[in-house]
Formats: sequence, C-alpha cells, structure tokens
Amino acid sequence: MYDVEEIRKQFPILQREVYGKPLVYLDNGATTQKPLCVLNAMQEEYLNVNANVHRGVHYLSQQATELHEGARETVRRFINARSTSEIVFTRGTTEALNLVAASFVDEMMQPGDEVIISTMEHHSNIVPWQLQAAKKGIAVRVIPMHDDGTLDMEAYAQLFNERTRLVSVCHVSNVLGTVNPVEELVRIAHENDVPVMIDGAQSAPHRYVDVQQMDCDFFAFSGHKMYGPTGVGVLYGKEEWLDRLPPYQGGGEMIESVTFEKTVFQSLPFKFEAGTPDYIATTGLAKAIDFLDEIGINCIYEHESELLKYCHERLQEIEDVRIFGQAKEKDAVVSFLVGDIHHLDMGTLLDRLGIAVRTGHHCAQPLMERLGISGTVRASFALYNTKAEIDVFIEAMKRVVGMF
Ligand code: C6P
Repeated sequence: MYDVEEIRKQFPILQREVYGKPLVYLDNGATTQKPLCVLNAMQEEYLNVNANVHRGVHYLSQQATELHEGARETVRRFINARSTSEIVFTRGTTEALNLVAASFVDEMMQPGDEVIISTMEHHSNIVPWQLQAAKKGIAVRVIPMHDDGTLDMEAYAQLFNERTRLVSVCHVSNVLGTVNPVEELVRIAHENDVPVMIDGAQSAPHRYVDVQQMDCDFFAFSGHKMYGPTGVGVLYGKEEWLDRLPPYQGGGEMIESVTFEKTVFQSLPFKFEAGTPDYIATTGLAKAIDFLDEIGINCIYEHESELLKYCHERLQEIEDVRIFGQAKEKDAVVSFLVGDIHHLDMGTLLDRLGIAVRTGHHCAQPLMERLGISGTVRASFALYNTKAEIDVFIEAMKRVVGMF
C-alpha cells in the first residue's frame, strides 16, 4: 500500500506556503526535496563523527571512513554493480560525464575518431565532448529523433563506422520524459565493439536500474535528484574500462606514492577521487537510497506512472495544449506549451499561484532547435506528489490561460 501522505511527512518543506498559497512542487527534474532521514543522518555525522576519511588512524576518522565506504556499498547494491571498485563518487552527473569525456578521449581516441550522442541530450552530455573536440579533433555524431520524441534507431545503427569509439546517451530525457531503449542501444554498440556511457540523471530516481542487465560500460547519476544532498553523484564504470582510463584530476587520496619524479596511482575507485570527498554527502546519498529501498523503487515507479498518466489526461482539458514527448515509454516529466503563451509568462503566473514548474530550454538547446521552439513549461514528478496537486496545477493553468 503506497501511503503518500505518510511519505509527505518526511518532507516538511512540502507544508510551506508561497505567496500565501500551498506549495505545489513540480520541479523535481531539477532537484528533489530531502526527507528528514537524510538531513538527520548528515547532521548526526557532522555533530558526532566528523573527521577526514581514509587518512586518520584515530577513531573518528575510521568511523567516518566506514560510513563513506558503506555508502559506496549501498550505491553498488542500488545499481547492481559487480564491485565497489566500479563506483566512483563525483560531484554529480555533470562531473561524471566530464570525467569520462576527458579520460576516455585522452586515452582511447585520436583526431578524427567519433563519439555518438543523441538529439535529446542535456548540455552536460554535449559540451564536454565539444571541449574534447576542440582539444583533440574528435568528431561528435548525433542520433536523430522522431517527432514523438523517440530516437531513430535505424539511423543510430547507420552512424557506426571504423572511427566510432564511444556512445553517450541519456536513459531518460529531462525534457521529453522519453525512456530510451538502453539495452538495445548497448547491444548495437557492442556489436560494433563500441562501449556505451548512459546518463542516468533522470532515470535513477524513478525506475529500477541494473547496470549489469543493461550491460552499459559507464552510468552516471546525481544524488540531489534522488532525495539526497547536492554535491554528490556517481560514476559507475566497468572495472575493465576504469582500469584503462587515466586519472581525471590529481591530488591527495588518489595516489599510492609520490616522488618529484613519479606518482603511482591508487587502485580503483580511488584513482578517480582526488582530494577530500564530500563524505557527509555520501552518507546522505546512502540514506536517500535506503529511503527509496524502504518504499520500493517499483512502487515509486507505479505511483509516478499514475501521476504522469493523470496529468496527460487532465492537460487535454486545456485548449491548444501541445505536449512535447509522446513516447510510449515515458517517465515522470511533462513538457508543454499552450497556444502562443510564452513559457516564461506561464511559469511566472503559475508561481504566483504556488506552483513550482521549470520553464525555458532545460539545458537542452539543440533539442529545442529540433522541436522548433525556444522552451517549454515542464512539470516533473516525484514520489511525494499527489493527484490532488495535479488538480491544483490544472486549475491554475486554466486560470492563467484565461488571463491571456
Ligand atoms: N537536469 C533539469 O532541470 P547535474 O546538474 O550534474 O546534477 O545534472 C546534469 C544533468 C545531466 N543529465 C540530465 C539528463 C539532466 O537532466 C541533468 C540535470 C536538470 O533538467 C538541471 S538542468
């Protein structure tokens, strides 16, 4: 039994008002709110444990290290990686993508080699490749998209040639909600002996992720989009790949020994974790995963699918509404426009009615160009949202549309 009211009690912020109206928070694709159990675990560590990890022989440092490494094991279990050596803590999805772009291109690619991305990528899966293209002369190829917001898989298969070195695509689009057929994408790439990086920023909080079943070579996600703190994310990489890649940054923590002549790097995953990690945030992330596990990721998926379906249905009541992203497989995101009302005007007026949605290009300008628009209004759902909130949202929309 999914008790959304009980779940909401874990999120005091959901009780607050904005402009004298009850808050309806529908900007979860940008970041989710944090449950008390996450906040308490982080406060508890700062109050009673705080010490730098992996360094001290003293009691607190060992306890902090246990929490930090315990968090790594929690993450491993959450995505079903083979080993904690395959779990690299980063600042978020963006850093994980930049890490792979920098290290992979450095070691595995020559000028003229190609990376495949897709039309619906977030800027964080476009710009890092462009930076590498400018440095090393690699080329970026783009999988086209059908009008319903699904990838053109035939065109994808045609993009491979002897210069293709890597595929990097999102699991779920942050604008369209499209769930990409990652297993199929991986299968085709592997047939061509090409590894695959999956941007899981918008999937990990919403659906069961099993990196072994997916057989992807890299997978990235952010803690703050899944009820954890800001400043921490994860790069999963198959050991055989991480072993072959050079470190992304240098510093403390990532070395075995240093002389002025030579440095020997630490084993995995520490080779990629230079400097003091945000060990309080990793504790928070582990607690967020425990929280998701307690509710059950499949129950969360069911609940959010219901919300998505309901929101789609109710949006039809609004004249001239255009929904972007009509894939059959779609996660908890609805992007839309109404008539010629500007997305920013719509978002600003909804805000005055207590409703938090995101407006604009959602860091996916090439996708906007493909759609022929400058931006959308986006409602994105989380495990604590309710149908009653969608009702408030739709009524508010009707009011706003009426004003125009
Ligand atoms: N999308 C959104 O409102 P970071 O900022 O590193 O946690 O995540 C970046 C990122 C990467 N890939 C996808 C698919 C994403 O959706 C995001 C973040 C937010 O849609 C903020 S722009």
